[in-house]
Amino acid sequence: MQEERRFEQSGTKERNLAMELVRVTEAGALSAGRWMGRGDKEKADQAAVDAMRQALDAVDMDGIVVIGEGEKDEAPMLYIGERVGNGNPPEVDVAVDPVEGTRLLALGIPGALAVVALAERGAMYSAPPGVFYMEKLAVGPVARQVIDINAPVAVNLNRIAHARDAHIDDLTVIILDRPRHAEMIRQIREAGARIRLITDGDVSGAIQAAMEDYMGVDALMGIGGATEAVLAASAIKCIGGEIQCKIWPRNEQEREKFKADGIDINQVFHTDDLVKGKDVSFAATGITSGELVDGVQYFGWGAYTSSLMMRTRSGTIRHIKSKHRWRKDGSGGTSPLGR
Ligand code: VTB
Repeated sequence: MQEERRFEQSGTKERNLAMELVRVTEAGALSAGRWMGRGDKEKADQAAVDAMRQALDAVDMDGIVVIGEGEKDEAPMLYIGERVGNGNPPEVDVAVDPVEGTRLLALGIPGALAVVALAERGAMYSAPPGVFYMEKLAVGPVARQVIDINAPVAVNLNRIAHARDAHIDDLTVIILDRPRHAEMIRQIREAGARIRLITDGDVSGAIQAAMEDYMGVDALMGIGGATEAVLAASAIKCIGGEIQCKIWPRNEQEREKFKADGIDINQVFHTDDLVKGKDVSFAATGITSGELVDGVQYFGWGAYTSSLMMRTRSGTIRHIKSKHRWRKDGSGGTSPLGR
């Protein structure tokens, strides 16, 4: 009975909208995947941007890009403030990261994703100009109530272990491999937890942490991109975990500037501050194969993509493997990409 009601509330239109999002990330991945290992981040990113931009316009929505490729002048497409979708309701905020992990893609390293998230209009946090980084702490549903980004690393690990009925040395923390994390990594090791260092891609890291048992990761810690924090929060809202973030100045000069601009670096952003509201959808397609999803596999006749799709309304997390055929009759032949 309750199940039925939940399904009624979740509305056919929104359900279809979430499905449409996968088409967008699949389009991005199919184009960008051609650039794997070619050493050209810009071209790879451009390929994904072009494909996703086009796919977004077919989506039944009136969207505004809140997180995109940057300011209008620097980015001809998917710039912040750009209208996307076919203009029909619902009015939504759109966050895109056509290639989360451009370096991963350019070098053919695992974990590059095409990502898009939707929320109600005005629901997504956009960091003030000049704010590029946030400190992050993300966990799954079981530990969501116990974490505190202001508490010492060992305290958080202790609480996470307790909540998960585990010992600290059972835990695995994902953290970006950066010099700025030397002290935090030391503290995690000292506390006794295991570490998975990643070169890029902390959106995927946060999702893995939120998925708890499923991915073998218990927490994401450390400083990463501010826009990636909002994308991670969108996914975590669907999965049910928690992410806490704080704006992180890179140096003294930035600290002073933030102060002068009235930016409070002590403010803690919770999942619901980063993405408000109850209607959030998230989709990601693998470009290079990674922990979350496989990368694009090309064949003469077409390609396979692997994606994740989720919505807050239903809480369902879908793993979607798609077979894309360049020719609709299923026969072989030259692909539209000229191969
Ligand atoms: C992270 C990660 C991204 O940038 O946000 C990171 O998720 C930010 O830190 O994939 P750095 O500037 O030190 O790289 C990426 O690695 C690339 O956008």
